[in-house]
Amino acid sequence: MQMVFRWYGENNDSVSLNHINQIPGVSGVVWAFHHKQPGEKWGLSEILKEKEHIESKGLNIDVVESVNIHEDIKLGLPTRDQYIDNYKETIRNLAEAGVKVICYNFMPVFDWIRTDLRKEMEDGSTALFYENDKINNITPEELIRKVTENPEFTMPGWEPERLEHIQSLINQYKGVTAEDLRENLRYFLERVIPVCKECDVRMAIHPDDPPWSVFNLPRIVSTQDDLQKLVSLVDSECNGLTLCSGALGAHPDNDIPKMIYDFKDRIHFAHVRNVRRYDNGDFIETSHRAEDGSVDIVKVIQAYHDIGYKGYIRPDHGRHLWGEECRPGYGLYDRALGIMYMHGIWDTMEKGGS
Ligand code: DNO
Ligand code: MN
Repeated sequence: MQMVFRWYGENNDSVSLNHINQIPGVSGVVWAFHHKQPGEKWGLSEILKEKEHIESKGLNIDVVESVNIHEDIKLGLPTRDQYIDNYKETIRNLAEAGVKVICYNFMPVFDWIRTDLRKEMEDGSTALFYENDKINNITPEELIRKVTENPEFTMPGWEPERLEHIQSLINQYKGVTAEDLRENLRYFLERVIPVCKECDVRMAIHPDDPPWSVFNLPRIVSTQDDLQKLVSLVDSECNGLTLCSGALGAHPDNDIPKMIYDFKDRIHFAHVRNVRRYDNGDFIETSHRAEDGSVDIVKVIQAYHDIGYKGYIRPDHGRHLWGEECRPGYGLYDRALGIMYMHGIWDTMEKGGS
């Protein structure tokens, strides 16, 4: 496995490249142009500039997370072709700079959703929390008002400039079924995967988070069955997965080690984090340690070791510890602890432990 660490860029992250370099065994950063809108092209010269900066600190740029998909592609509108053409050009430019894996997601309107970005834990740390009732009992309109009044609530996809469009976007999805969405994904993949093959890049879709439908929007990357359908859409190694143990692990039916064994040839990127599930559907993000959450992270790493995983892996969200001020879920300390936990399990297995 190749350990990497998500980084939001200079001036956009409380964690520096120098910090990342001090975490043992990290070979690269998972980066992106966060200022780009979905559907916009990423130019070669700006990519090369970022590459030079990151590589000057001894880290690689092999993994990008995310190149976001324009809603017109997800909706299957006639305008999608121009955005798909842009996407192809971005893939070519990233490949030319040496990028190997592109993480993306196909969730309508929203990226991941939480109801509390800094839920206080008993030990005084804070963590990302999802309260089922809050989402089930609130309309998108009310939620939008809440986000507008309380900027602390802002999440990916909820940026103020997008808020006014959210309601009309949700309306556009009326009548779009999961099958329609999957066909739109097929249409997209049938066009970009040949480009990936040509330039040796792998696409790695991130699962839905949470792995069920919210606000009646369709979601198609939530279950074992969904993953099976996804890999069958285009039968190529380049059509692969970001297997996120935290996103998928929020649903009790998802058996993460089984998914690792079953989809071993298609996993190009592993996100590792633990979540504690409650019977009412709530969940909170915990430390990586197996006994702290509902996902057995020892079994997860063991599965990666068993399949001889050579791909990229990163700690996903962490808690906020020791008063750290950082982006929600993306502090330094807990993610660094998670890395050492993963290395510990992996190295034990390498040395013949079980
Ligand atoms: C949550 C995170 C996500 C991820 C995007 C990928 O598990 O890993 O925010 O970055 O959904 O597109
Ligand atoms: Mn993830």
